[in-house]
Parts: sequence; structure tokens; C-alpha cells
Amino acid sequence: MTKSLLVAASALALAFSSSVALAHDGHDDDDAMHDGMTVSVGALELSELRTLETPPNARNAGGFVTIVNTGDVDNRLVSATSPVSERVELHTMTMDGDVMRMRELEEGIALPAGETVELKPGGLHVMFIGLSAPFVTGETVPVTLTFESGDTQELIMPVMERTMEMMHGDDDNEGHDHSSDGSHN
Ligand SMILES: [Cu+2]
Repeated sequence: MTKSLLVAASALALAFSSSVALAHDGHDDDDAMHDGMTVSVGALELSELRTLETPPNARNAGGFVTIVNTGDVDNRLVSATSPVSERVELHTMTMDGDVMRMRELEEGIALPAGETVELKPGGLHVMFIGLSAPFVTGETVPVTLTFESGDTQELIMPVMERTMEMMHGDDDNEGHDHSSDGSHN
């Protein structure tokens, strides 16, 4: 009697924990693909955090986030760091004739009061330079962002699968050699 009760109890526990795990996974996927979690850093609301999977030999990768400045004071993303790459820069991507070029923003990325700034493929982005390992879909990349306000926040960027649309705007690994000086000039 005691034994069968135990078995029943552990079966119940197993069923419970697996349903919790399933629910949790589904929630995470939803978050990463759609709403995303929102992280508040002072008056800033950060969402849509993500990066993209890289080819095995990739040296660089872009990181993306939407930042809403809900405050009355202008702010600025001034720097980023991560343990997954030699360094992290803040970049913009612009058209130079028919060629998309990336350029480091040494002054950082302005976050005007009341405005929304999107770091996204084809535009502003965080640039991981000198990857220690490829980014793999389903894994996560830690990144620490520092703002002019003095706030510093460690965040997690889920690694997303590349789509054709994303590849068009995020051609980081060909034609943009970040390892040599002057490539942006
Ligand atoms: Cu870049």
C-alpha cells in the first residue's frame, strides 16, 4: 500500500514537472519570437533583445534591441561589453551607393526622451567582434549595456535563426572586415 502510494505520488510529480516544463518552453518561444520580455533600466524599456545564428567561421555578429526612453531626459547608449567576443562596438549601417556599409558610432547611440530607437538588421546594431565561438540558434548571448545616465545592465540576447529577410540587412560577415583598421572609412 505504502509503495503504490509512493509510485502514484512520484508519477504525479513527474507529470506535474513535465507539464510545467512544457508550459515554460512555450512561453519562452513566444517571448523570443514576439513580445519578448521587457527589461527596465531607469526610464528605459528594453525589448526585442536578440542576435542571429552565425556561420561556423564567423568573426562578427550583430545584436539587436528596441529601446524606449519613457523619461523626460535624453539618454544615450554609450558602450557594450560581452564575454563572447573580443570587443563589442555600437554600429550603424548605411547605404553608400549600392553598398551597405557599417560604421562605428564612437559617440554611441542617442536615446532621445520620449522616443523609441530600434537596433535591428540593416540599421543600428550592437556588433560583437572577434567571436570566441559561433552563435547557435536556441542559445543565449550575454551583453552588458552602459548608458549615459550611468546605468549599466546585463542582458541576455537569445540567438535566433536567420531568415532571408534578416540576411538581407545583416550581411555582417562578407565585405565588412572589422578586424582591419580603416575598413569603415
Ligand atoms: Cu556592424
